[in-house]
Amino acid sequence: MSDLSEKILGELTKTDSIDTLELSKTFGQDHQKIVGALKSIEAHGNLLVVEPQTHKYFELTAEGKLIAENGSHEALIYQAIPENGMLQVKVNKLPNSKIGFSKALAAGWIHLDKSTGQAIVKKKVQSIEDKVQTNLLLIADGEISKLNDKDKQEYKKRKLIQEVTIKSFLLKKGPEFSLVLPKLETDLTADMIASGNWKNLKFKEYNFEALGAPPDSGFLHPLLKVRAEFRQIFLEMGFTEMPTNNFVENSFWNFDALFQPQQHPARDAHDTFFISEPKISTDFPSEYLERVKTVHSIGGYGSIGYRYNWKIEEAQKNLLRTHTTAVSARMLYKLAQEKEFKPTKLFSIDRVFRNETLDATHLAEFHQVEGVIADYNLNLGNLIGIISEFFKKLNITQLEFKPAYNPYTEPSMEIFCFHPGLKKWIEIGNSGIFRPEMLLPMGLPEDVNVIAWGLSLERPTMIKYGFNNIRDLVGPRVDLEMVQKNPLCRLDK
Ligand code: FB9
Repeated sequence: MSDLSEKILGELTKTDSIDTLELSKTFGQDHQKIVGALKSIEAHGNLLVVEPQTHKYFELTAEGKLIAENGSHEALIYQAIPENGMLQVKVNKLPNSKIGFSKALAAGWIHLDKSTGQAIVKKKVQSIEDKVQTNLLLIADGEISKLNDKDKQEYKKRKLIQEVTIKSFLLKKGPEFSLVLPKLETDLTADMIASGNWKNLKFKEYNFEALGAPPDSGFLHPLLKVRAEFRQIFLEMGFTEMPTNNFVENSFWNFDALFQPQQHPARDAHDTFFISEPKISTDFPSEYLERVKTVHSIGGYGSIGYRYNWKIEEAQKNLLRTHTTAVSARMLYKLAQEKEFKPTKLFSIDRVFRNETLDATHLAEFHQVEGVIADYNLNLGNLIGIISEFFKKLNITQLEFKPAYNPYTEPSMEIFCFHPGLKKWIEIGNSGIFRPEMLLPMGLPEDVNVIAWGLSLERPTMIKYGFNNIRDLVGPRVDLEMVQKNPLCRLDK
């Protein structure tokens, strides 16, 4: 039992009743602490009879405290007047003159001398007694009973004192009074019921407000929560997830199959992580590879190609995939091998790797989110439409599309939205229609078009969860408590 509860019970052996305010003074404890100990005693049974009390008393306002400390406005004006007086215009500039001058005049402490033609304020008495200050000090000491009602009314009117109501409790011995708090049982056991002993025991009140013990469980990282939300959006839009469980890719599928020329800057070691072991891949569909080589080097399908000496050694180089579009290429080639073309909607959300300059929002890897649709006679309007539908599910509706360039799509568009939270236009992705030089060598029918768009997982997650630095979201510096405490992810809110 807390010793404060014991001390309260002990006080009731010395007197029949006591108020909690008195106990607060006796024990030098805050009144709220006394009330808390009282609630604890009441939880143990009827040891006390508790009667709520209301006390009204006066306390000094902030201005009242200033006067109690420094003297009343009128007293300060009186003390500021020198023996030979002070011009009234000067008195009016004194800090307390607004109230003090008229009250000092009314109290007969000062008077106005206009005999010289100028209004001069002079003392009328040799000394004064600052009754207001004296009375306010009495109130501060709880001796307001020494004041008359007229003064009290005046100080209330001048807002020097205010009435305060405080609730307290008058305590008396109850029917189950004891100096010791009975032990409260917290569990009702089978033995207690079988023996009937429960009838003689006191049980702790059940606290229905208590929060449940936090479950010992794992916690999902914000990125994975956002990934789940994006995955749900794709699934409800009828997309099928692509198998992206290969971080290591080869240059053929990552670049050549996408009609990205071998001399493209993105293909050098400054932008791409090449793998030293195993350094190369050699297993490619040979006929398809030949068609890719041709379309790069001399063109075909209506294209003049890039007209360079395409080298298989370049295509064989293994790397960490720079985009999940490499997987899209593999899936579209596979689709083209089917006996009959079927319209298909595919998506992927997985890690990609780029040898980029690191900064507060960019690491050498990120998660790419990609949607791909293959169907007959698709056009830019379809692409804009599906992108709009996708972002509408993220509650993003104010979209703008800006012409852009990708080696493997033509036309291409950057996607922008006006973000209401950030109050500015932000880039939210990229998109385009895959080029015929990419699709036709795969063997897809000529009237099949493939539209696609992509974005990252990190940018929306950082915005959603309010991160400014990517290293607070991913990497060794992440605060694991953030993972445990961050809220549910609702992208549509
Ligand atoms: O995610 C990006 N921005 C974004 C996305 C969503 C979002 O949601 C908020 C709640 C409102 C906020 C921001 N971006 C793409 C745009 C920029 O962040 C950009 O600076 C970074 N980009 C990454 C690549 O940068 C090297 C984001 C990543 C990206 C860019 C392009 C694609 C995928 C990811 C693509 C593609 C593509 C194009 C055509 C065909 C197939 C795929």
